[in-house]
Amino acid sequence: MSNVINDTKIPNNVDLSSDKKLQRALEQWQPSFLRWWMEMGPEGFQADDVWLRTAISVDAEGWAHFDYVKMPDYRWGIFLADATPDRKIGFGDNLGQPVWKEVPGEHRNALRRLIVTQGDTEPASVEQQRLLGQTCPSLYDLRNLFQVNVEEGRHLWAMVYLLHSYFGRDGREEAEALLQRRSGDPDKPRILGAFNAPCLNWLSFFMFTFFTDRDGKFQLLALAESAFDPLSRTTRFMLTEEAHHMFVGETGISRVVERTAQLMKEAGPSGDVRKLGGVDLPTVQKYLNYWYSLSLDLFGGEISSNAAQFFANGLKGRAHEEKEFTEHTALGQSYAVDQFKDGAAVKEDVPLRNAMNEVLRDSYVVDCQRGVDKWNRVLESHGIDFRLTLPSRRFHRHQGIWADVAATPGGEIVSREEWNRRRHEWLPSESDEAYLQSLMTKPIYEPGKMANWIAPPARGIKGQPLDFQYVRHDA
Ligand code: BYC
Repeated sequence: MSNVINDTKIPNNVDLSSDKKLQRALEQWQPSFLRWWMEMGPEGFQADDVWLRTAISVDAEGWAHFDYVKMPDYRWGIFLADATPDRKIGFGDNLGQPVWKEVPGEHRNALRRLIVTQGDTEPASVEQQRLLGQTCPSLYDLRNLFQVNVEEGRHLWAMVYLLHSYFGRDGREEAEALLQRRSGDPDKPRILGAFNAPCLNWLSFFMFTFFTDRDGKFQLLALAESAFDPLSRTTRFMLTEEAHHMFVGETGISRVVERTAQLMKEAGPSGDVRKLGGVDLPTVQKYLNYWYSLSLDLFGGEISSNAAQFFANGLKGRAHEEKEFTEHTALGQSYAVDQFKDGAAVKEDVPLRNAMNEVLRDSYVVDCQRGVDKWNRVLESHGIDFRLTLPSRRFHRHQGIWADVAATPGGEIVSREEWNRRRHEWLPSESDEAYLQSLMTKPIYEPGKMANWIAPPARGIKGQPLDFQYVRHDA
């Protein structure tokens, strides 16, 4: 295992002190990061002690250390998974050649763009979630929110390390710009669509961590295959942290569904849980439709020459390239992709390399379905017939071939006028949003207590009881 240096300003396992120039550059970026964190990080909790895990090494056993820490004092560090000895490029035109320790000149721009796009999502999500603490359903959930937030901050560090180390002056400028853009700001928005959407209630937060963080998982898996070894090693370690974020989303929705099922029984024949202060299942479905469709967009166009180039050049592979595929050049093969022609959907074969975004999206859809099945098992266990479903991938899209097509969640193509008229049958309306926010006006700071609209989790964090003081907040 690589040594971890924890007593410097920037914890790291990359032997930062041996490169004084790089160390100085990152130490200069650090105060800008902290200023950004104080301005755009969780509002109202920066002085609290939060029971957080901090990455202190990269081995499977001991990488996470749990303790109380004030968020601005969190030890954001730089951790790369250990190098695989003699690692070879696993796909594309350079298959079988040694991986790169430096950035080849001809791939510099493309790699920088991928790293900047990945990096931009990390602070964006913190910005989107910055007010949620003020309406937390429990101290347990408050702590999970902050855990997610500080780790997204660390993932920003991970990308900034690559920019500073391997991209010279351009990289340093990009690292500055990552702190300048703002989620939802029309003048300086974040790069990808979903990261400019407001996330103002906890149902959105759980959907975001389930669906949008899961895009993160698949993009990181694809980048972990990269021939640029430092990117591969960085993203491999990020995936370890990402797993908890998706757990927060999956169990969060499960707990909402569980509580709703209980309230439906209490409500009697009307089944009207809104009267009892619960989140009704049609509203859960609308938020699912919204965050899932925005997250599908994050995979880019179905047919993409960018994606083909990334694959050909070894910059970005497929998830689990070695385990799941037997052929790794993707040449002379095709992939059936939906096309929209003469007002109808038709499947057409396109060269596999050009369909790489769709290949990744397909794996993502299967993974999402697993979570939805779990939520439906909760409903089934209560004898409730309602089932949550993933909408068609044609529905509510802003990227790719479906971007200008009006389709229902069932995938039926309708006129734009009909779509607009029926929009709020499928997507949250202002009144749905207002209803959720009305449920979540009062934060719950009492240890062990839960808001009425959500069931408690099965267990606490890392062996702690549910009524543990996960955040010491002086209300
Ligand atoms: N919004 O060839 P196309 C995470 C742009 S999440 C706006 O179809 P390409 C996390 C695209 O950039 C994971 N623009 O797509 C989760 C291109 O622009 P240019 C983040 C979009 O290039 C939760 C144009 O449309 N990581 O980690 O094959 C919390 C045509 O592009 C969108 C990555 O995304 C969109 N949704 O692929 C915290 C990995 N989609 O070049 C963190 C790095 C596409 O014409 N990024 N465009 O100006 C990539 O691999 C690729 O850039 C994309 C797009 C998959 C995003």
